[in-house]
Amino acid sequence: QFLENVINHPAFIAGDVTTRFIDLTPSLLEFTKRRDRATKLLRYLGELSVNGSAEMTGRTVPKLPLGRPVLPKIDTAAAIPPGTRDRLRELGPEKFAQWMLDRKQVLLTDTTLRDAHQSLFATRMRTADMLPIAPFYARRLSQLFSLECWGGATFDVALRFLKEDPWERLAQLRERIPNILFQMLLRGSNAVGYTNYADNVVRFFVKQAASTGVDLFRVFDSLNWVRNMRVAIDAVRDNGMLCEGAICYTGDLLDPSRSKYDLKYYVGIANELQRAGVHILGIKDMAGICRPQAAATLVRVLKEETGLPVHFHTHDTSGISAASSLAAAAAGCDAIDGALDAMSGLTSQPNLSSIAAALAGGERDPGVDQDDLHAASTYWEGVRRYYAPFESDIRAGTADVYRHEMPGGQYTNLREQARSLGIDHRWTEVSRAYAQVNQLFGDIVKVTPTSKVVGDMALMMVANDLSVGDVRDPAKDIAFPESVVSLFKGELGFPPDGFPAELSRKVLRSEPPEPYRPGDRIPDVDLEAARAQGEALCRQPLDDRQLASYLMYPKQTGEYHAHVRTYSDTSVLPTPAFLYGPQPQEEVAVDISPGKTLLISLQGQHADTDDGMIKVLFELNGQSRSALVERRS
Ligand code: 3PY
Ligand code: ZN
Repeated sequence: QFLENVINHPAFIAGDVTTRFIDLTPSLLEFTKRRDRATKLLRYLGELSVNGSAEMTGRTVPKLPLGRPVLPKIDTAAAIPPGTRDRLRELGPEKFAQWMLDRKQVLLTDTTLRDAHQSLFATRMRTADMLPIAPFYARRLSQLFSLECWGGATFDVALRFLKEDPWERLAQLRERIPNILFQMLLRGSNAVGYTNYADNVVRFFVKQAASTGVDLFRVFDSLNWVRNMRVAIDAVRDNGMLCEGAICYTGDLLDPSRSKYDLKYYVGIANELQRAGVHILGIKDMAGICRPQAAATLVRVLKEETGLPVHFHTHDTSGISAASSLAAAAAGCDAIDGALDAMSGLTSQPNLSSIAAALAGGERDPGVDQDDLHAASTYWEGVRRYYAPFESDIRAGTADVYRHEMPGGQYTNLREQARSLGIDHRWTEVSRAYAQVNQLFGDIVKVTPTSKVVGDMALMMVANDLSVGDVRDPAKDIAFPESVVSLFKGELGFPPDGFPAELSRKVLRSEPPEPYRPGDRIPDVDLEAARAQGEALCRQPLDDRQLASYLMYPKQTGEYHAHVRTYSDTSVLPTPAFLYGPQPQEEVAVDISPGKTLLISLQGQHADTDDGMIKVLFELNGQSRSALVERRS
């Protein structure tokens, strides 16, 4: 390979070399690395062109080729104006919270980079689609309060499906947007996973997230159990970052018959969060069921009771949730979440641009340039088309959400699970079962991971034609999903009134446990021993971030590294090529490093009869190349 580089080098061909040619031409080695990388990328594209992507099985591929998203023009040489991140650095978290309270204008968070795509197309948005618009955000949307761009399901999906490193996404966005607060969703002791991690793993994770670029951590617990949030809250504070303690909105504040989740309940949690040291209170309406009047009451009372700034988050599954956001703003809410037009609505957030427009000219005018919001949204419109096969088939808002209370971020995932079980056509039954399971479990908070447990149980009931009566019947043997057993064992913590005793006995086949904090029973992980194990699995040294991935998702991290060994870093591929493979007549431009672009076009394929392999022919930067691929089916 190296020799080939030497003899193909223009200087060598021209005979313009001395005996020190190799020493003086380090690009020869670089050349080898690049060639190796190109070979691996061609292997990936060849694989897709012969076998398609396993991810796309059973999905409808959009009409190809897809047009490129329209990027708004900006002068990237122009200085980046200061934003909220600069203010946080100047003031520190406590004074920053006071600054939020002192402002008349409402602050806006854009969730497009995290919750919006998690809720609309199963978290599939790739880093390659985020980076091009990042300089625009830094220069033209610097008035935004924060960008929710990390955490939640993005970590898992990046490794598992997109085969990209979530830390790289964060670092690369940070490099391009140094001025606006980056916000992540942290599931308390469950971090960015579905299970309770050892306390030192949570601390280690928060430390890496803070040093890689997260400024504002929205921390919640899936049962609103503040005791189980303390480790995460302390870790955020210890790293000098902004901590938002989020209260998951459940039930109906205005319904006296559902008194479990009344104002006293919410004020109690807010007080506990304040004692735990959070700088901001979040109202996390993950299902989008916080009615306008409830939102206004909560905002007003929580602010009065705690004196902390309040940040409101909702989903538009009902189709009318912007009414709640506006009601929250009118009641004095300090910051509000939304997604840019093209990424808003349905199970995503309400439309941030419309909220900004609705408030414009009034006392609480957020002061964000509406043309710039529109320009960014136009870009997202194009990006969203790439992911059409991952969208759920919902066209309109539905009041049904007030009945099933399914989180927006879960909706598309649960539909996916139903699809993979072959019961997508029974979705109405699944959503009804979801509401029934909630009641069976004692009307609990449903948000990741408890929402997943409720979803697992609902799917199991529908798939096995089980009724609520069957589940309750002590004489009927039920094979409860593992996640349900784990929930009743208390491995995700406990609701204030515990789980229903009778069902607990049936699920556990023993007496229910006394409440305990799961982290107290999980020994600290020996991080260096874990690193050694991870390095053996991943067949390479792991730095602290990679170790944090391994601690959260060992199997997926191993698979991710195996993918990179075989195909190199495929996150650089444009999304249509990554998902659908190269198309005839199409030139795929791949920026592998600054100023280095590979131009790849598919030339055809033919069967190599000797060993049954398929030879896929490409042109790479004008030269013929090929990849040998085994046909899988
Ligand atoms: C998550 O935990 O991923 C959520 O979005 C919860 O709402
Ligand atoms: Zn959400």
